[in-house]
Amino acid sequence: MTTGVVYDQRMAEHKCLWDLKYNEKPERFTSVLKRCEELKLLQRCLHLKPREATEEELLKLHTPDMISILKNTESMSDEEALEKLSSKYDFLYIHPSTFQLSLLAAGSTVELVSNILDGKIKNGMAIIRPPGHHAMKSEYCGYCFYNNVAIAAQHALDNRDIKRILIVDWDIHHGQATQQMFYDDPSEITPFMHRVLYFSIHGYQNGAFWPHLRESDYHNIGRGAGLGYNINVPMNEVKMGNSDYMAIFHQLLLPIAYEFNPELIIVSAGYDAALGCPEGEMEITPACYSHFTNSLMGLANGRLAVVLEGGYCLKSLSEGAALTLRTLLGDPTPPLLSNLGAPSKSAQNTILSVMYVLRRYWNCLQHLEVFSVEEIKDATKIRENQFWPHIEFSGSDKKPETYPTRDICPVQDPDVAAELDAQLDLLIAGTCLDVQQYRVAFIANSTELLVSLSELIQRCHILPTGQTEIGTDGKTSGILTNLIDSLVDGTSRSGIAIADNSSENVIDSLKYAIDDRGLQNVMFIDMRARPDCQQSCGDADILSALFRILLPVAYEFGPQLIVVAADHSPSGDVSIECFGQVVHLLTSLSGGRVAVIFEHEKIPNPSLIGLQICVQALLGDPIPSSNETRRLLNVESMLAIRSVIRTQIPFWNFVKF
Ligand code: X5A
Ligand code: ZN
Repeated sequence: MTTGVVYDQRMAEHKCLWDLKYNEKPERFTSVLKRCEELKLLQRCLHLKPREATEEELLKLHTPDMISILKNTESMSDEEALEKLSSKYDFLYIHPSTFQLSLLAAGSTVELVSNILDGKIKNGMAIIRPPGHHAMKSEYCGYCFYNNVAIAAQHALDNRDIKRILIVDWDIHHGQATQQMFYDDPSEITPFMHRVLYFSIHGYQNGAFWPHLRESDYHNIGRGAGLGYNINVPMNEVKMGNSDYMAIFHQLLLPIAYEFNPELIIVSAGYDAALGCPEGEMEITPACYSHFTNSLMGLANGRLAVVLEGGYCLKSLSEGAALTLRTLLGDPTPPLLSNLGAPSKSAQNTILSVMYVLRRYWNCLQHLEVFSVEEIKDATKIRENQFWPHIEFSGSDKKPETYPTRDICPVQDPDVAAELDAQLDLLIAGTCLDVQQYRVAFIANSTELLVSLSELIQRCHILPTGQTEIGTDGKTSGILTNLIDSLVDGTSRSGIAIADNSSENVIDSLKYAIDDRGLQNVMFIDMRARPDCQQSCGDADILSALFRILLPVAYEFGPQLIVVAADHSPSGDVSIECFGQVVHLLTSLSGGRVAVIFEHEKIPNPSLIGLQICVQALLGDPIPSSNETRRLLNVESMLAIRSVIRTQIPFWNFVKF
């Protein structure tokens, strides 16, 4: 199963006839395609046929007027009339091609999603315009005419019996229209299971950022059965970057997404929070979009539909979008050129506020109840008072009569602009990493194992179990050093070894990587069950430790290689699926260079499943989801995680939430 892509060359026709410098311009589309072409990505995808959305599909979420008004413009050749009509709306222009292309954008998004749900493709990307997430039920807005993502989500709910959809909106603007459409989804499955979870990270600037709505703030968390299923992460300062965004992923999005356990994920993928975008003034580097994408690919059985929204700096847009597609195709996630630090104070405040308002609805946020809730409550109060009074969002919000605004200020100073451009070139050059010849190396002495796992192992690169001179048990260290060699030399991206015995071998292999192969940053993760450990710990506990400690530390450390020591079950009652998830998430680090070492003697038959899921995760196959992620953490785990965080405070910047 492959990656799908859908686009239509005609989508370059929609342009502003009276302002050719308008931000939402045809080059946005053509530059993305060009970059995907240059990286030879398009030829690796299955090309879906673009199609127009049907009236029926549109009318599920839009009023009939939304069709007829735009349809009328198809025959308008008078530029002035088009300009006049356009000026009635908040930020947009209409071109005679707009109606048809908006239909194509929406219909193509539906196609993408239904091909994923039919199992024809694993995941995919809609490279489309006009964008959609500001198109409301009965109003065009913010360059958008029909809400592509919402229409596709509705289609999945109505026609494919999909019960849980996660919509992630990483466009810098709040997708207020998507929020409105699913804010109060009345057709709940069970009182506790909403059908659509909308998660948006957006610029807010305490209301000064477009679209200047109170409904974009964090306390708008859904209504009725949907309470807790609308999640806004408003950013109140500019220049937020990778550290801020990854902290939001690790502290909020991923824990909640794993608990929600979606059957499908649709991304409103705007690239206007990227470095150099004049609208967003944020600083996400293009490679970071690969990290966003890869971190979602372990969920929903890999069913991920990425749909283009905004993005107005052609360089960072095209690179970010192309890297997203490349990640969907399974290429290694490019390491971030500078390791992450702590998120800014302002981002920390936002994250805490979001946790605070949501803590009642999500088990993964329960640690707040036990700890710092009083402090956060105060911080939240202060924030609420400094802006509009707290008014519950009632379904559709209009801009307040007067609101604070912030002008978009594209870089004017030519020197600054040139420097930014050079910086972008450097970043882009840094993401052109080689793809290794083999994806997963496999090395083991036991031929039994090779036979019993033959189908999966056939897709791996089998390494010879060469002898080395060192040690009395030369065989074993030969296995591990061969594996390390293959990863360091770049023959294989990742690998699995079945070692013969004892943890020393694993440690020896680390020494080998550092002393003999000259690596500087090697991360060792010991996931073996400790016989002396009384505490039973489940998936929720492991995921919490992963998101709150392991991934933040790893991103701050920036390992060149990750070595995982594993056995049948990582520890206690953790599910096999969860083990696969952990391995998948680790592949974002170290350019995918992950070596997993199993101890042979301790592998009884059932653990082959553990080995199997690990091979699958490294091969990039979809990983089945675990049903155990919804559980409440046990108190011992909460305390353990907290004390680890406390202990590490002097040594690491990662946040101490
Ligand atoms: C899709 C999108 C933004 C409109 C911004 C108006 N729209 N200032 O990014
Ligand atoms: Zn946007």
